[in-house]
Order: sequence, then C-alpha cells, then structure tokens
Amino acid sequence: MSETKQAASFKALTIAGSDTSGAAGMEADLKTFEELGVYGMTALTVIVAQNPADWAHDIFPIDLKTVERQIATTAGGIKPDAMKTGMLGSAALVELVVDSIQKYQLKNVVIDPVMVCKGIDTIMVPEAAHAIKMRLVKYADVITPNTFEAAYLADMEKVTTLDEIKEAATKIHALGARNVIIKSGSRTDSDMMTDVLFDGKDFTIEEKKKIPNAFNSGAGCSFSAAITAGLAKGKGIQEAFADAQCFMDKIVAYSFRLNQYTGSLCHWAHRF
Ligand code: PXL
Repeated sequence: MSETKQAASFKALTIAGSDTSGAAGMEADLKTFEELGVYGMTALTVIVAQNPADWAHDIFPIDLKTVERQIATTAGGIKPDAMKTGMLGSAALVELVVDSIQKYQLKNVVIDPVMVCKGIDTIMVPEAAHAIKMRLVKYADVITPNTFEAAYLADMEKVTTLDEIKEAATKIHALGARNVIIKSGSRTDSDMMTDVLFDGKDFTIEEKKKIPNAFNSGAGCSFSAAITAGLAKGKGIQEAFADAQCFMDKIVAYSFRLNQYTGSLCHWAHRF
C-alpha cells in the first residue's frame, strides 16, 4: 500500500438551511467548498421543501438546541478556518450565531443575509431579517447581500443603480461589517450585472454581461461560499473576490434545467 498523502486541510463551516432540491442552501455551500479544496462542515438551521405541484417553498425549522449542538461539534470541536451563514429561520437563531461567534472566537466570518429566495420578493421571516441587521451585521468580516437585502439593511427604498449600490454598501459598512459585497445578479432589468466590493475605503466593481437563459438558483449561496473558501485558504478579500468571480462565471455558464420550475448551477464545471 502506498503511503498516505497529506493535503493542506482548510476547513469551513456553513450554518445554513438545506434546500432539498439541491440547488441552493447548504447543498450549494458544500459543493462549492469541495470544488475549491476546502473541507466543509455544517450546522443545519431549517429544511426547505418545495411543493412539486407549484414549487412553493415550505420551511421546516430545526430546534434551537439541535443547532447549538451542531455548532458545538464543528466550531467548538474542530475549529473552522472560516465560516458562513445562510438561511437563519428565526431571531433566536441569529442570536445563537452571534453567541457562537463570540464563544468560539470564530474568524473569517461571512454573513450571507438570506432574506428571500429566487423569485420571491417579500422577506420570508421578518424577525430574522431584523435581527440580522441589528445584531449580526457587525460581526461580519464580509457580508454578501443581494440588492433586495442591501436595500433592507441600508434602509433604502430601492437599490438598482450603481450609485445606489455604492450608497448601500457605505451604509452597511457603517453598521459594522468590515467588507460589503453587493450582488446585483438577476435582480436588475439590464442585461448587465454588477458586483461591488467595498472595504471601507475603495470600491472594486465587477461588471459583466448576464448569460441569457442561465439557471442561477443558488448563485448567492455559492458565491458567498466561494468567498468563504478563499478566506479559509488564507486569501485576502480582494483575491477571494476575484477568485469567486471566476468560479461563478464557470458554474453559471454550464447551469442546467432540473424541471419546469428551476435549474441548478454546475459546480463541477469549475474543473473544465
Ligand atoms: O438562495 C437562497 C436560499 C438559501 N437557503 C436555502 C434555500 C434558498 C432558496 O431556495 O432554500 C435553504
């Protein structure tokens, strides 16, 4: 038998919901971590199940004690190099995440302030969104809202133009997040999309053409997971941002249909 080989072992934790369909949520996070050479660990917060008749999303929360135990195992017992949050189904869960970041001195904290799912334009759990804004944002090394979530966090009526994206990023930075990345993604009428990174001093702007007919369910989750993977490997925010852009370009380009309602990114297209 050959000797065992020791690869660098970077570890990341996702505290997120399961998207049963496999496209978004912690499924997207784990696929992203794996593709980027980072060992993934989980604390499951909610299970989202879609109704096959109309693809309506139902949310089934995991009880708080069970989430606490999962965080104790991963954050307390193994120690991630970076962590991210996804769907947090209640204000109590947001509070548990805040306590855990402090208790386990978690570093490289990426907050994806999930408030909506693709195709939905109302905040799913208002009390959780409020708690994210009031309690969690200030612990973020990086926060990755879409334009809808950015408008909520920045108290703005809408965030659509580049000037509004910059204004929202500045306001969210003032709430205490050290780096703010706003993803305009699919939520614009234009055929361009813009991601803006604000580090408190400079804006880095990535503008590209949308790929027509691409399936982008789980794009927000995968993007913030790619940022998390970069930080876990010791990259700075600029490099993690640039690498995440390249990763997304590939996995969106090869996205595929799952049924008449939705499709998925192709995470393994990163290898092509
Ligand atoms: O893409 C947002 C999202 C995050 N987390 C879970 C989801 C979704 C959207 O469906 O199901 C678990």
